[in-house]
Amino acid sequence: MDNRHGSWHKTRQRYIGGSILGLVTAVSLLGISARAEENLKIANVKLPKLREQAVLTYAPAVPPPIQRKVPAVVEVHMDSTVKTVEIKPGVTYKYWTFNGDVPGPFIRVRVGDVLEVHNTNSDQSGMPHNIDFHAVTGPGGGAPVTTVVKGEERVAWFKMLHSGLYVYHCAAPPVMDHIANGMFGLILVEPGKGLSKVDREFYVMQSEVYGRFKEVPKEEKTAEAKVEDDFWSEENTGDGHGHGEEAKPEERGELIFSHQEGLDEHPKYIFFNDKYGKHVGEGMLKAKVGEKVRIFFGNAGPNMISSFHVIGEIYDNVYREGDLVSKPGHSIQTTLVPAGGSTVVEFGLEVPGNYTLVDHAIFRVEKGAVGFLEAAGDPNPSVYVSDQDAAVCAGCKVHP
Ligand SMILES: [Cu+2]
Repeated sequence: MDNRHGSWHKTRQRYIGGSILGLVTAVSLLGISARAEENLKIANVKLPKLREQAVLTYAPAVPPPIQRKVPAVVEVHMDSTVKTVEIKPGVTYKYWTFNGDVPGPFIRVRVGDVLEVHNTNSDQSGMPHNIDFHAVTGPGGGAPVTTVVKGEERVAWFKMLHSGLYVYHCAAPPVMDHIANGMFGLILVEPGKGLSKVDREFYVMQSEVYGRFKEVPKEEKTAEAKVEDDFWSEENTGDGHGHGEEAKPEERGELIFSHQEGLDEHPKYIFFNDKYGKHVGEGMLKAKVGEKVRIFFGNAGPNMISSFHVIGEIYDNVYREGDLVSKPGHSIQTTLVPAGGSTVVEFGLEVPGNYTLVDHAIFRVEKGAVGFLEAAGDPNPSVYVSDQDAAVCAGCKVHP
């Protein structure tokens, strides 16, 4: 604690870093403190006159497009917290989060804006957290000037020099642990002329979970668990798979994060947003035939490259790697999304039914990398017709 206290005093010193604004101060008040104003004045930084609070949304929601045509200071409040989530029926995991959700909030700004980040920490463990925005130009993407421990707040201003879709994540050491535990999200920096109009936008982020279950000695198991153990035994399952959606008895309870599993690149789960089946059934993304949809897709990794595909669709436009400056690719089936990277895909919906978001490294579907977009509407036999009704094989995870 003493060290942390010492470094807190150090961070209170005015600091001018290498980024375009690269300025940070510690404040305890909402908005800009007198100290912050003084620091900006000393550094001769002129912020845009216009100021607004960022509209923050949580997956799969996306904030509305930006209508203004002039730069603004966009105020964003980020708070680190810990939250236990049932990530699969019978399985809980203690996520480290930004603003209590995984992925963290979707932030939408415009190129030329100044992002005013207020970073706070409510994590009871005392662990420090910060934010590396891939949209920020300057050392660490802002991480070194946003580090906070419990009870602290730091404010920094970053000018958005590039448009694009960018990942942000906590980069407090060990950085991989903070990302693997859920501290990531997306920030969209719209080009000056904005994005083309679509009917619906969605926020989806792929991420891996690394962990091990607590061993429960057989004698401590409930009678029910023992019966299930027998059900899952070698003799009963043969090759040991194919018994449905529920976690196996040995894969129940609290999943404890494992750095070693991460090092071995052996994810227990791979999710589209924070849990198994988040966008399956009730949580399906919804749209209508005739609409044009856009998916802002990020890959937090920390290890895997995603082969992002929507079964039954061909992307009309792919803004590869989140590049909103170059012309998009067209008529693309699957696009690569690197760890710590993103993509923007757009497609029209011509035929009703369910479309399946997958990482086409297809075994990952069983680890959770699957979700659905439901398109409601009338049949369109001029595009898709058959001499029989649609039929689905039992146990199929990709064509419900
Ligand atoms: Cu962190």
